[in-house]
Amino acid sequence: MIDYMDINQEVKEALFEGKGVVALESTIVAHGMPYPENIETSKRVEQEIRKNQCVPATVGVIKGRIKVGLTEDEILYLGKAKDVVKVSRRDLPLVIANKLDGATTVAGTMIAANASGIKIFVTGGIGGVHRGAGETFDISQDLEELSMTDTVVVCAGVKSILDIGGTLEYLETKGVPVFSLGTKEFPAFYSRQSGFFLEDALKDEEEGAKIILAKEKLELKGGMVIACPIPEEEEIKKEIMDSYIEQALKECKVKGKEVTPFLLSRIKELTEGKSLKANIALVINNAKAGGRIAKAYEELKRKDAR
Ligand code: PSU
Ligand code: MN
Repeated sequence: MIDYMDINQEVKEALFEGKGVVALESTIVAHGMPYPENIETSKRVEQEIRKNQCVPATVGVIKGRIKVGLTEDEILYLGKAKDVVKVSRRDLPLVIANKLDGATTVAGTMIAANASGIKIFVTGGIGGVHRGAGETFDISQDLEELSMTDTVVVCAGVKSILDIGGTLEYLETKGVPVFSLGTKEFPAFYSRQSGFFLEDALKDEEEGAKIILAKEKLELKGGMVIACPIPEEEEIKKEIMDSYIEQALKECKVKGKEVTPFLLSRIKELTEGKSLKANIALVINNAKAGGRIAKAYEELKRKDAR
């Protein structure tokens, strides 16, 4: 994979020096948020990572090259271009062979992060088991990727456009550790509450870092999910969100990888932009936590090596 990848100089140096590096995805830029909010959010997220003395590495594909650490211009390009492929595991061979532009999903970003030696990855929400998956078999590639690729995904949980209980069951079956920060309740992206509880809460970011290092030393394959509830003042309550989500799901006529972008943009219209505002706030909050985790993880590794 390394032959098809360009890791930017700053990221390379940070990895070499054992400075924290945090991967970021580009599907959220190209398909998850409208322009110009997508670009502004991506900048603010990168700044948030830097506040913890870590280096951000936004991942995407430009003309068939996997870029780890996109430049500002490259992010702008992916955020404005119309024919950007949404790239999960199965899309990588095609975009590389045909030298296309691609925005990487959680799954796609995990693959590139892992290949370049980045452990921690911050995003908004992960894909999951869709409602009605028993009939449609629509389960995000993100979950399978979490079972096999060693990247820690910091997110705000799973949107209730998905089957949250089903998603947690799936992750359990695949042996993926799942935690939420400061609470046992797994958050539902726009809302802090989901009604689904985990066995343990993470006390703080340092505990997260300790568990990540323990998993690594145990040589257990696969990723980890650390969910951060959206800040209280930014959340949209579950009761309010549920009705909008029901309506968007009813109107959804597309299939496959178009489902998630459709639902996100329809919910934005139905909530008159409130969902987008919440989405921006939660990604920035995740970046804050992710930066702290990455920093703590590097410190622990240094101590451990002594
Ligand atoms: N959730 C969001 N915004 C997003 C996505 C999820 O709130 O942009 C994107 C992520 O890149 C995720 C992908 O990996 O959607 C999942 O798509 P699918 O459900 O088609 O697997
Ligand atoms: Mn799907």
